[in-house]
Amino acid sequence: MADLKALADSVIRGDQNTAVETTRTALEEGIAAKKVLDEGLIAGMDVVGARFKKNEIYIPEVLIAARAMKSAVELLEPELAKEGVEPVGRFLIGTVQGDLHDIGKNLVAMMLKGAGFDVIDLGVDVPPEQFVEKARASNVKLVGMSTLLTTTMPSMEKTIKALKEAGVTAKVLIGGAPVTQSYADKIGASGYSPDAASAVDLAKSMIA
Ligand code: B1M
Repeated sequence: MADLKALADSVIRGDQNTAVETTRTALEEGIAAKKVLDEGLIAGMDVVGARFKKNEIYIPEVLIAARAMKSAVELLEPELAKEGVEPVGRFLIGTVQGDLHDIGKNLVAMMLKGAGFDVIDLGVDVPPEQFVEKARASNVKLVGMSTLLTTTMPSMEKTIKALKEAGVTAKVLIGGAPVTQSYADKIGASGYSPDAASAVDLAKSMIA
């Protein structure tokens, strides 16, 4: 029987094999992928973040935990994407310049795919020019930006400015731990979401 608390602990320990095996067992037992994600993987990563903040653990431990989480998240992808049917729109997404965090961005991309969006993922450390170039070339209606660092939040503002200057009319959705609705309003983003599920709802409402 899959134990989601044990799954969280495996992420905290950075035990990739146990994280993957427990996730597999949970799915085989019919536990919803969203529950496995929230109560197992994200719960574990929250503890890692808190310990990192208090200097109880350091970057190597965080990297090992992130690797365990990523491998387990990959198993969830087909389940999270199951609802997907016809493409409902094209969504360009990336983590902004200077920022290498991609777990949250990947989750947003995955859930958008699940909701039927055709997702173009630019990866991490994406400069404003690359957002502009790709948004123009693929004629997207929605652009999403993620950041986890306070120091890279200004990259979001720069990118929005660059998109506007280039005449790109796509709506821009932003998110990531330090981002807020008031920051989104301040920099002229079209919308903000605190998590992947609400990002999907917002994206759908923006193209409705
Ligand atoms: Co970094 N890191 N990290 N880190 N790291 C944080 C973000 C930090 C809060 C840790 C801490 O101090 N407690 C801190 C930032 C402090 C700050 O800016 N205020 C921090 C720091 C300081 C750093 C470095 C600077 C450390 C250093 O080198 N001294 C460095 C920066 C490197 C860089 O980017 N240039 C660094 C490096 C790393 C690792 C590489 C080791 C690793 C990243 C691995 C990877 O992503 N492949 C890492 C990790 C794993 C973390 C923590 C522990 C976990 C992040 C995570 O994946 N969370 C993190 C602490 C924390 O967040 N608790 C931390 C799980 C993920 C599912 O959540 O990404 O928030 P999240 O995504 C959510 C929502 O935010 C939202 O939906 C997602 C799912 O619901 N969301 C969106 C995200 N993007 C969205 C976009 C949307 C909508 C919603 O629309 C488009």
